[in-house]
Amino acid sequence: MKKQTMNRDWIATARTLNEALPYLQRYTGAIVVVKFGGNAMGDTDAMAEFARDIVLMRQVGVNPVVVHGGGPMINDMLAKLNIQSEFKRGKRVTDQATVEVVEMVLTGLVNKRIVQAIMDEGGRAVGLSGKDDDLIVCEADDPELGFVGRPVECNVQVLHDLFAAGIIPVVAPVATGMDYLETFNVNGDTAAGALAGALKADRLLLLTDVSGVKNKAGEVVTQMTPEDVRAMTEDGTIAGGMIPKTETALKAVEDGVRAVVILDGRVPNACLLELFTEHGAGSLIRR
Ligand code: X2W
Repeated sequence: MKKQTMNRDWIATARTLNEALPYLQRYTGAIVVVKFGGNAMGDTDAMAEFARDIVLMRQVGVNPVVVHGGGPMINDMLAKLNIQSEFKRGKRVTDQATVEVVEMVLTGLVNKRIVQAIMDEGGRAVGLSGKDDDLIVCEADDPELGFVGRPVECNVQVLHDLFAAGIIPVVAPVATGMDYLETFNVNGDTAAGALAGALKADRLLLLTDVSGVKNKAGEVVTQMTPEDVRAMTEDGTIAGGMIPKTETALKAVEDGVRAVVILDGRVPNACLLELFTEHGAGSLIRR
């Protein structure tokens, strides 16, 4: 009985691999930017599973770039240091003391945890922030927000160099200012969108903790054009925390990213499902 079950499992596995062939071929050499948010990294198992998906992508010839967040980890450290923190329009108001903590937590703790997880799964990863090789140069987003940056220039040559060496770049959303003195805190989605645009990426995957963009009936819309997104935002169907994600998606598509997918990072193997099966996952936005 057991043997029979095992046989069926193996047959199913072989069929899955076989069905993945056209997708594997389509994505050979493709650039896929993946935003991995702080809420999605929760436990070690989720981190390991994410890392495994990324290593598999690299193994089959995709060039993945991981851009991470770490909002909850920044909150924990600020609380330990008794520094108050508030958000305005989805972005953290960032004074000098806060930006130092943001840089330490994102480029130190969080970035290296992800690098280590990828290395543990047999990949090669190098961590960098927007400061390294001037990858992301910012200006102040809004005077009310302090040191929150809006990317104005992305120098992505270093990412191409890492792709050529077979290395997976892991980017912390901390950036340099135009005068090279300031440090800016950049929203993780914004940083991922800016890099995907500069790379003219084939896919930008925004991993979230909801199943995608929902219509009025509460169902996930699997395919949308920028016009659909604008209409759904105007009539209030897209609201709240989804707005920064769809805005990032619209800008990325405008900048030349082939498609953006907003998907649930808590679903096991979310990235693989999206890229290598006909089912896809979440909401895909493209022209
Ligand atoms: C974010 C950066 C981290 C981030 C922050 O300080 O929390 C701004 O709000 P998640 O986990 O993706 O939310 N920066 C300007 O984006 O983290």
